[in-house]
Amino acid sequence: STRQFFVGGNWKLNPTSLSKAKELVEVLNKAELDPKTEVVISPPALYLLPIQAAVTNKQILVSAQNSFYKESGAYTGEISASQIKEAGLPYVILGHSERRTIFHETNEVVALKTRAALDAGLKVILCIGETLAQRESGETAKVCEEQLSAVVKQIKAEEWSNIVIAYEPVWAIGTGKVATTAQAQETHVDVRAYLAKAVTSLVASETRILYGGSVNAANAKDLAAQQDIDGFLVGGASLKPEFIDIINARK
Ligand code: G2H
Repeated sequence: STRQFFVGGNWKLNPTSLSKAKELVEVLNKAELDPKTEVVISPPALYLLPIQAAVTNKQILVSAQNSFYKESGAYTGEISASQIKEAGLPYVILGHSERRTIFHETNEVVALKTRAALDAGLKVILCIGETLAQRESGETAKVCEEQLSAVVKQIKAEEWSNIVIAYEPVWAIGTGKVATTAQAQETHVDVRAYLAKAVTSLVASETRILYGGSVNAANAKDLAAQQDIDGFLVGGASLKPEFIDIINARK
């Protein structure tokens, strides 16, 4: 396929100081990274610029973790997509389950943010995924479709080349409970089928779908070998040296 393997490190609200953040970058700068992998790290907002300056390996791109859907105005505490673009950052993560759950972002808000990010010229790592209760009641595909359908309404087919989907089952996030390779592959197939139906078959076959949720060096190789898993969004393990092994999972 034409889908380049992608590994993103979502640092969330970590680490606890800029010097520790720079140490993480130092390790990555010196590492041997599979040149075929697109590598993105996503530090907290206040570290974006110093971390971008600290990256010497041009293979490593830097992403914001969130952006707002308005360009300016009375929105205390927010950061606009165009500010992120102006800072030279290529990517933003949107719709992470922590944003949806803790900060009450609806599917519609995530879709508006995606629209605004694309308008500003950013690429989007769009997160979707079901809760444990939803999986247990057989609603996984339906929930993912609803989350995507809000975005589909806002986006033209040709714009999907600037979106990477991250499927992250909420029950697997930071819990150490990784989805089985079969569970992940199966949901990725469902997401692709939905894109074929709701957008186009080309978008379905060309859009990268990452898996996220307790990915580590031990489980990455097996997941990366699945036909419809095009990479990972990594939280906890992206703060450890094993992030390099995840980047190299297809080597
Ligand atoms: C899912 C993932 C990163 P973790 O949130 O997006 O985090 O790998 O710690 O489960």
